[in-house]
Amino acid sequence: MLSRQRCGTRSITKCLRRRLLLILLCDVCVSPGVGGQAAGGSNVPLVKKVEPPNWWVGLTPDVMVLLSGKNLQATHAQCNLREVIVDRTQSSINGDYLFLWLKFLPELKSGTAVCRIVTANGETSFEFPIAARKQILGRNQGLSLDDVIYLIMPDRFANGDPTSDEPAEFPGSHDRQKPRAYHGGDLRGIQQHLPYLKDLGVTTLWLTPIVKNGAADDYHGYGAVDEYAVDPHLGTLQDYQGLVEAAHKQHMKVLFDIVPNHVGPLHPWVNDTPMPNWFHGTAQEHLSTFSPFSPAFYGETARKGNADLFELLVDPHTPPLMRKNLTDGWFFGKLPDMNTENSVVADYLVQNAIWWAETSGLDGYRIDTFPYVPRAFWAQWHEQLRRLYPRLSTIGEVFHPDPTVTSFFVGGRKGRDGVDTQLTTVFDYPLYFALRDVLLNQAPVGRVTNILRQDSLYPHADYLVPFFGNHDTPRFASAPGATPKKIKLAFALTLTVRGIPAIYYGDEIGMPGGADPDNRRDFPGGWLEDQSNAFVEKGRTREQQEIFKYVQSLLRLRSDHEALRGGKLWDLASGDSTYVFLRESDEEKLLIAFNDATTPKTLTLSLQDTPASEAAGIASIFGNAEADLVGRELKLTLPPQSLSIFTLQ
Ligand SMILES: [Ca+2]
Ligand SMILES: [Ca+2]
Repeated sequence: MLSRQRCGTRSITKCLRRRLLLILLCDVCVSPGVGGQAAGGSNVPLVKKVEPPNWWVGLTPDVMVLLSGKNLQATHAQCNLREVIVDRTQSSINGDYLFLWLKFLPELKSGTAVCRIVTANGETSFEFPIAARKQILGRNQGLSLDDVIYLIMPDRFANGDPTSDEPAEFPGSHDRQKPRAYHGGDLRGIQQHLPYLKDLGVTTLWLTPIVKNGAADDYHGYGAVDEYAVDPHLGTLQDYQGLVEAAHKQHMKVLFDIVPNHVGPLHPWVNDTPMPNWFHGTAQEHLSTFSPFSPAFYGETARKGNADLFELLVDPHTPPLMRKNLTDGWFFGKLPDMNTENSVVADYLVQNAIWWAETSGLDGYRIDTFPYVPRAFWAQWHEQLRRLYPRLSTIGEVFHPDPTVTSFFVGGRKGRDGVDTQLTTVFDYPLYFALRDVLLNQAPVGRVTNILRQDSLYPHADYLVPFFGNHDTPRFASAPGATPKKIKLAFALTLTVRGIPAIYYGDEIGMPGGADPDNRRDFPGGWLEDQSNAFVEKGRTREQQEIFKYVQSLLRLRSDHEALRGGKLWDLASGDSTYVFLRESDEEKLLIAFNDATTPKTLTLSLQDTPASEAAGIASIFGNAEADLVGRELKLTLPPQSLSIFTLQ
């Protein structure tokens, strides 16, 4: 897609004259998808939807437009702007879809092209606005090691516009008493609470998908029925553009949650595809992402369930047969799986990502179900996006506890298949599993160190995204064994190890909740009628305030100390209940001491042959541990269940 067709070495005038002649003679001669139909009112062409709905001057040399409607078997197509050439078209056999490949001449200026579609039974037209690109600084920034991500499920955060709680086309979809109904949170609600997020100390918002969904229980956003519209429960496209712009003004960034792997079960394509092979399989016949392979395949007979499809995909010895369920299966057997090997599908998905980046100024993508899409597609998708937005960051969801699996998908080097996905980074699921095991299941703290040991598998482990909970995991606060102290410890480790940490909305006040959808409760105070308002200090309980203050202090410390953000991590000691590590930058060395035990711990460490060997003094900057440095011997006394930070002089 988007290949540049130039006028070559001939003069532009000659070239254009020739093209104009061609346009006048033929414009574009297309063959209809089926033979002619009988003339009559019911067969006249009709355009209901245009994707993308608009484009920009100078962004790409061409664009593929997908029209949805009726009787679109075009015999002729032409746009009124001389600089917009209909290069070719292709209709679906039933005429419900028409693809138009438009080329833009270099002298194209902004304006609205009106494109005429002629069929054997009549004609119709559609408008295609082509605008100048916005030149506002701070758009499409990408992430840096200074960032801290905050994940919001927009329906559950704050209700800024009660008039959109139940859009007319979705009657009965709104009910705050039902955990799977829409609750009324929206984009304006998020924008209204940017000061809260700024005060907490996060820098980047990741919103779960905002595209239009179809079912009454699609409040989570992962059931797309329109890849180019904001869900009306959440607001309008202008609301989203306004939110990104407001965030940028506050020096915050926004990540868009994108799902190229599949669409929702109610998407109109499911029963009427724009072309054959649009999906992997059909609604009637398709693979599923359930593994058909025995756990004995990897000798894991005690394992619940079958052999892991991620592991089979990463395995250099498995044939395509053993990988197809993952890449081609319908997610959970029900989400229609996009056939990205079809170049038209791939182009559609690339253009969609370009459109959202250009239309909103977003700073990066969180990519859903990353391993479920063939890697060659990711290489192509990134290649085309980065050509336009070189700084854009992408974070892939690879929900797996093993770093040999998660690291396989990260870009920056070619895999065994010769493919570089170009993915910026992944969420650190292995660390998530280790943190929960250590803090909630009495696993030794060395489990964390053991995950960090495998950082060498990643081209840029510094960019990993540590977290201890998200919208797909039960709330930490409600897990067996969790206490406010443990929540603080989870934050403490997440915010001091390497990486760009991510916080799940509400964890900063210790929000409770079990498995989905209970882990997606409304943020208290986001609705006018709420009894309490945890967005302000006086509305928080003592316990909520204690956790909030703790997280805020750590984030301020992180903001003040470069070593906590991008410093190299050195292990000094690790064991059953303690972990002592350094974060070293050019300017400073910080020592972080963690104790998970319910009793105080005393440790004596030698700093000989460590980056701290020259330290002459040590001073506490966070927590209540005590340190005594004599020569190169450091004695630490760590209070029970605590994390402390020292600066070394
Ligand atoms: Ca609302
Ligand atoms: Ca797939």
